[in-house]
Amino acid sequence: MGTKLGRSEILQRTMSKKQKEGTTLRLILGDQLNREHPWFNEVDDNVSFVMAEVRQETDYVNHHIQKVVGIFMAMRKFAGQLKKAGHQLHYFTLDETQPIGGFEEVLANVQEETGASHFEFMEPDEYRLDQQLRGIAASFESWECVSSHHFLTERDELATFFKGKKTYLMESFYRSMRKKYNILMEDDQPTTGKWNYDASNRKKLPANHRPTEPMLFQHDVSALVELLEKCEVKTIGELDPKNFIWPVTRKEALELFDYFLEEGLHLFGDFQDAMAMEYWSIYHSRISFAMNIKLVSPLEIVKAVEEKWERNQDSISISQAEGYIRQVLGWREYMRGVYWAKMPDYANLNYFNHERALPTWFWTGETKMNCLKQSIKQSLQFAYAHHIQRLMVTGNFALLAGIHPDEVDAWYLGIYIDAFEWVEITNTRGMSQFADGGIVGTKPYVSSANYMHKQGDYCSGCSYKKEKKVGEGACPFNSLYWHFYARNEELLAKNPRIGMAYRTLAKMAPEKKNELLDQAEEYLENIEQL
Ligand code: FAD
Ligand code: DLZ
Repeated sequence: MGTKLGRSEILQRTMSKKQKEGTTLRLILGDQLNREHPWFNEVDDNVSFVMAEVRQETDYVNHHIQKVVGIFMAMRKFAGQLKKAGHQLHYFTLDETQPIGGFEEVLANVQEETGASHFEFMEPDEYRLDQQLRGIAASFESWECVSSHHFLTERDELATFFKGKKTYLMESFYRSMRKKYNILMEDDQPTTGKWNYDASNRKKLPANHRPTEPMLFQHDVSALVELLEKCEVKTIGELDPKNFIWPVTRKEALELFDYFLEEGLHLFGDFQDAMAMEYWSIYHSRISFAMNIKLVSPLEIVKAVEEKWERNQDSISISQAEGYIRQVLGWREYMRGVYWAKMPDYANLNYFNHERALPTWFWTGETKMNCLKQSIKQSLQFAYAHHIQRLMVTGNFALLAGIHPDEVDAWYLGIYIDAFEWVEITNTRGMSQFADGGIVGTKPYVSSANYMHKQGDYCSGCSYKKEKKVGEGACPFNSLYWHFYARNEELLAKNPRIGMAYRTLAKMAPEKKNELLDQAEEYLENIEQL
């Protein structure tokens, strides 16, 4: 690394210096660790890669410590591989960039040092960085934004697919993806005659069933933890520095996924929506972090699942394989498409005009509601919760309680190791909070205690009583559920998918309805004490 310069000094010197012809700078972001990218096919002495640990990225939200450590560790390993392969690389650690600034200043520094005239970056996955990098690019003689060669669709492909439609139906997009990539297909039809096995993906874990143990890595990340402390980076969550459990290289990511294919896929679909106090990841693959930072590609994941199913149809039913493929080929690409179709406006949508602050116990898990306590505590412990915990426990509560979507987003974007805005905000503001008024989902995902009990064992260890709607010990989900529908009648009653709830509400005796609503009001007024 060269001499560190101040921001204005760097910019001035950069602009005045005659730029050296032919040198290219290529920026690799912390979630662009795609070793298969054509950039790395051959060593080119006229190309200098840049990677930087920067405060602008550690600070745009309050991240879980495992997320920051995981990304830095993966970046450093990736940088090591590039250097070993002979690529020129400028790697900046956080203590080196802290006195300099963010990407703008770091790149100006390298531009100054190398005299580079051409700048290239891969499509960032976040709108904020897309804007920033295009701005920075203008200080070079020429620049290019290239594909990250990771996703299975172009940024604008979903918007084109749904042109003119108000609602973007995931199922029709998913079917088009199955055809496009010829996954589980024969000619133009699904191999097994059926497109979607969602209905068989909703089993509860039987009482004495023990899922296979999750595969955990054991990295010593003490040096990174010390660095974050030294730089006074504010983080949330827990971490044993000698025992970081997530994959940080492509090799480890593939190892984790192979383990899932062997030990998890055969029951993935069955227990996809199950929740269990003792098991924090059940049969989920826990590949989202590795995939989102691009250590593995969605196509190789989808093909591996298809192939595993094809070869093991006696032990792996189609509902498991299709259930998994739908998440990656369908939902993941769909969410990215919605993000690029609707940003930046999407980040301000608040369909229900929710205003309430997130209860402080979301940051500690100290609540008497056992489902929330378990889901939040495990999120703080592992930086992970599976989909149903995110959607039907924390998300469900936030929606029923009318929490402002900005606060909900900040929580999800910070706490999960796999959280990047393109997939976090579409899932949170869209699928979970219905703040987009129905672009992603056709109806809000809300439930009373019934659902929690049907899908898991949280209610059995709870201070509240799942069957009680009002009075001492009544489960807050029960009254909040009706409060949500009652207060949003104008916005939701015409939705054909929720007719049943409004018919029930209409038939309810007025005293009973008032009792429920009063109970909900009382809980909302005392939300910090729940
Ligand atoms: P598995 O259950 O094993 O699923 C396999 C893969 O399918 C996942 O790794 C993921 O890549 C993909 N997938 C599954 N569901 C979705 C989905 N709804 N959208 C996109 N991809 C999906 N996922 C993230 O990657 N980052 C996030 O920040 C994120 N935030 C979420 C917030 C909320 C409120 C909700 C309801 C869901 C969110 N998800 C997010 C989607 C999903 O919960 C996670 O992808 C999943 O829990 C990751 O764990 P896994 O790898 O074990 O997934
Ligand atoms: C999440 C993250 C963090 C915490 N730190 C860095 C960093 O220091 N340097 C970097 O290049 N990327 C980091 N990232 C990932 C970026 O936030 C991510 O690239 C954007 O959110 C786009 O998805």
